[in-house]
Amino acid sequence: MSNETLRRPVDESVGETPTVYHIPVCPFSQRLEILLALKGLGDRIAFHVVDITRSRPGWLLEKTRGTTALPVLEAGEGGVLKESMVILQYLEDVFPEPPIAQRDPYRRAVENMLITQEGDFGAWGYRYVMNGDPARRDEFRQGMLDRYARIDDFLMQHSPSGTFLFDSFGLAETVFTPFFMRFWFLEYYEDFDLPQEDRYARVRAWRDACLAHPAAQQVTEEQIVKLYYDYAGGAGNGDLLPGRAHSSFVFDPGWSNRPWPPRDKYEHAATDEELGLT
Ligand SMILES: N[C@@H](CCC(=O)N[C@@H](CS)C(=O)NCC(=O)O)C(=O)O
Repeated sequence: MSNETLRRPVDESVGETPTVYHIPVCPFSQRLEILLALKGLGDRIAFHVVDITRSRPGWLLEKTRGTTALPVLEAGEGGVLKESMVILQYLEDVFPEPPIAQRDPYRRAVENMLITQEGDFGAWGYRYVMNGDPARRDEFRQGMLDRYARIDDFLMQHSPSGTFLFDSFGLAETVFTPFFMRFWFLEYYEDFDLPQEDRYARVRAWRDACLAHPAAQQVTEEQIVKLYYDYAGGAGNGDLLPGRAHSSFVFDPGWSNRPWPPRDKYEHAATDEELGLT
């Protein structure tokens, strides 16, 4: 998330301002930030940071009735909403102008068809980076390429010559861009990128336009690569890898003060010292 967001403390007193409880650098939270940026509403919602390396505080578990996944939105009237796609739609309904989702029923259906691919696309990329078996690298690489090819085919059908799915960066782009950014960890730790082939040309153009959009600049490649080191070792959600006392997701020391991690995750497991975490 933006540096400003990262500096915001966890605070129980939310008043009447709708508040998102989120984990910094979470792709599902970045979706919300992108939508609000597109609408020029960044200051209408408060973002409260939650540390993924610690147990959820009791007051937050009370709000969520025991579930731990974030983001959640505490709406002004006190109701708690979960699931980023649900929250996106809620924000789109509450703040309808400018529209980010398609309004025409057919166009909205096309947009939703693309969006239904996001779960499998994101999950595969995370499984790929967390893989610890060198013998399975090709399988994961091919699976990632197949998923990009499927999106390419969809875009060739519905938007063969445009940049985005429709006229401008919309809901599908809001949903996918955080994954395109997280998948910088695949470039770094798995040496993965889309081959320069026609089969991927349309999705490459879409991805590159998404990555460059001014409303989607809440995180950097350096931040992702450093924070997700532990995912590359197979430990997600702030869990600790063997021999380590600190997660790569800790707030202190800040990510910008740490060295770039070693790339070779199959040969070497970096220590806290090497990662600048002590
Ligand atoms: N389907 C959920 C996924 C949310 C999710 O997995 N969030 C992660 C952070 S990126 C999380 O909270 N992980 C910790 C946990 O589930 O306890 C959504 O779209 O909001």
